[in-house]
Amino acid sequence: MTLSANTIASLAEHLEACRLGVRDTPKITDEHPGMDWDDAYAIQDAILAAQLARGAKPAGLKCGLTSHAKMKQMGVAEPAFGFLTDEFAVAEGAEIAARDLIHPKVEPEIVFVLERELKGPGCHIAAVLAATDFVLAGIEVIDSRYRDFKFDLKSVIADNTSAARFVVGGRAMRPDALDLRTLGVVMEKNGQVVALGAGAAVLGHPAAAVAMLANHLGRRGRSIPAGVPILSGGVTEAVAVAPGDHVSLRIQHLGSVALRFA
Ligand code: 0L1
Ligand code: MG
Repeated sequence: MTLSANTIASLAEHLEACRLGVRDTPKITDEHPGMDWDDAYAIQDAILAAQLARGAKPAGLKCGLTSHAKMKQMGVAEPAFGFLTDEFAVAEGAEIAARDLIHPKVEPEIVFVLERELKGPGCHIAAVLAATDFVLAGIEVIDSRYRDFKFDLKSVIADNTSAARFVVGGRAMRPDALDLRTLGVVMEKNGQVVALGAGAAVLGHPAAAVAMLANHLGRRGRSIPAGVPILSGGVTEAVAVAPGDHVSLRIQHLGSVALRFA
């Protein structure tokens, strides 16, 4: 760690104030270029603690920047991990108030729900599949607190990997009934196809992202809990949305899920 406890607390407060006040900010590494990975995750942890202190409930975990398309879009070379609380959860088909978000984008996700806790190190695709109860379709709404989505990996980790809203739905399927690499993914905005992909776009296999998350948490003495959604990462580039937009996602065998922006 390179930042003091006070600096971590004040950066967490700043990013959370930006989220709640719907305003953007320059990336925090501009002022703190020496910030390291532990600082970045400590800021993220402090944001989670603030949300829980306000009454939010943990509602899952997310892997971000797990596809080559996203890494290229954002100019970074490694995945990142974040948390979900019930403040971010949206019911299937529900309307999201765009005025509560800065510059939202949507991305299609394959969502895992585990039947037993998973802990790294040493976690791999087969261990994830063996621990998975079912997989689902999900749409993540990301909303970087950084101006024009311009950030580096440490800044975006501190900002809880741009997490803003998510919806899961469609048809829950056992993972052994599917080949998750070849699942076709089609996302439409206002009836037009805006993103197309397959599960393998996520690190070759979406379960590889979940294994990386388990290993990342294991290094911090934590684990992936059972029974909550784990977003394995956007299958395609994220697509910008505006008030009035309707977004629907179809994933082969997993059915459809949709959102509307008001
Ligand atoms: O879930 C994601 O892949 C988003 C990670 C953060 C980067 C971004 O804001 O696009
Ligand atoms: Mg995502």
